[in-house]
Amino acid sequence: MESNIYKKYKLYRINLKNHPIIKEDYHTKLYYFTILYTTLKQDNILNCYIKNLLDSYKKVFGIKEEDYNKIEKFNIERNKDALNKMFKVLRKTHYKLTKWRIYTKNYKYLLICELMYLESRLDIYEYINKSYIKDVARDLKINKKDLNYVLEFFEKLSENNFEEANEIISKSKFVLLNYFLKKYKDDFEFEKKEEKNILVIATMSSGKSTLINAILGQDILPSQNEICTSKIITVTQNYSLDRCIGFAKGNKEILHSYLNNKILNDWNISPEYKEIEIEGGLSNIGKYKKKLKFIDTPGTNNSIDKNHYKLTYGTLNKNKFDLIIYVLNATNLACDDDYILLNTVAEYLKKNSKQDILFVLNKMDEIDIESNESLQEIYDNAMNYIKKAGINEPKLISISAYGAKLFRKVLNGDSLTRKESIDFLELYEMFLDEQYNMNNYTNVKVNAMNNLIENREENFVEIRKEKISLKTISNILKNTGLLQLESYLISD
Ligand SMILES: Nc1nc2c(ncn2[C@@H]2O[C@H](COP(=O)(O)OP(=O)(O)OP(=O)(O)O)[C@@H](O)[C@H]2O)c(=O)[nH]1
Ligand SMILES: [Mg+2]
Repeated sequence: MESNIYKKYKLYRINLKNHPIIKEDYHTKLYYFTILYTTLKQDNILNCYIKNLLDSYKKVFGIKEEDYNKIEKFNIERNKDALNKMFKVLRKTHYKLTKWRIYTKNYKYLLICELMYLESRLDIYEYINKSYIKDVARDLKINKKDLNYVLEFFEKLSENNFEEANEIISKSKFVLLNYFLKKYKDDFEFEKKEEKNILVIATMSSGKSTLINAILGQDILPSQNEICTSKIITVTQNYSLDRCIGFAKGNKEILHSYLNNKILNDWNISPEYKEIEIEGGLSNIGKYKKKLKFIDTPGTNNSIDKNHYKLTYGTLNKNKFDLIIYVLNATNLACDDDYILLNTVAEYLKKNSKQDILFVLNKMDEIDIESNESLQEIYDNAMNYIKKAGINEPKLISISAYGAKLFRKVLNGDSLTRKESIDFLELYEMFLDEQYNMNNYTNVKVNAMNNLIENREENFVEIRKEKISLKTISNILKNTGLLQLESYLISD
């Protein structure tokens, strides 16, 4: 049976950036948000889970802090006039005349639908008797017949009956309800997708979390030198999401509908939680037919917390994985701790001969080719090292996870810290140079790589006063080796 927490979590699976109201002016957005918030609050539906989701609406709609503070204190009885004014704005029908027909659009049906969506815990027929739905429908001047249409639409959605849902909203005044139709369709597709489980293992600080962040195209997993992964974190790619959502379980349960690095790190270090699951993803491979599920693990050689070793080995032995990614640190190859891990994995592979495994030689950007170090030598050493552990015909890909992550962040319009900006410029110059093309240091043949290169218009960003072309970043991302790795992930 579906757990309670999972039901709430599913509510967060909505692409807020597609919300139709986003295109409106600030006041329309503010009124819409105010009515949602105050209605739910008035009827005691505003529990912490829904409030958390509304906080994401606030962020995506761009509701100002001072307005939000007012909404929180809003007294419906004392502010009847103000509220009436908001209802009036929202129930207005907008007309758009084109050459062929008149389009109408009205937020009132969307608002009613959204209220039902946010509550989502009721049997569909219970809504009709809920006084707050009736009240809001009255204030929005929605007649009984139209209210029934919206209810019926919502009912069809809950049954995944998209054809009939689509029919109900075929009238032009319901056009905005397509937002919910798309949400339910996306969800249905997502749930149906077969999973591809990928275990990512390595010794500490080899770049496991950085690699997953690069694939996600955002800085979400804790990946700093001081902060290491201390629990098993599952990351599922969900292309239809505009942000990351997630939950943590253990002695306590917690959900979040707009995760960032800081929140995830709090969960990561809190003894209250044992497991973390997150979902999101921006990069192209999210469109792949399978659902990629990465399992980020703690480095196996933490001298302070021996539990990390047990956690990672336990995971390896307890579960089945479609693929294991073993990350090697090019700057610290074959150290004692890695030797222990590699030999354990070699033992595991002997017992599980069909297990697919990919070795990833990371931090190749740190190799200084001008001071007698050659990338080819490092690559050969890594290959011999793996073979010596008794692993036959290992597949090895060279990458710079950090370079790829920074490139993706810039492409996604994220801001960089001071240190990241400095590193970015260095890495940008490095990967412009064909000598640093990581695709030359691999024995894995892929063919889909070129499909993964994003087609960018010629646009520029400024980084530390330097004008950088997004088109060029998109092209040299290939040289970091990440696309090679991603192509492998989506090949069957
Ligand atoms: N130069 C360079 N630095 C990298 C690269 N990948 C990761 N790093 C850095 O290495 C440090 C550790 O990276 P993480 O991603 O946290 O490593 P991890 O394997 O997840 O570490 P644990 O969770 O502690 O086991 C961070 O400071 C990263 O920025 C890379 O490709 N190049
Ligand atoms: Mg980590």
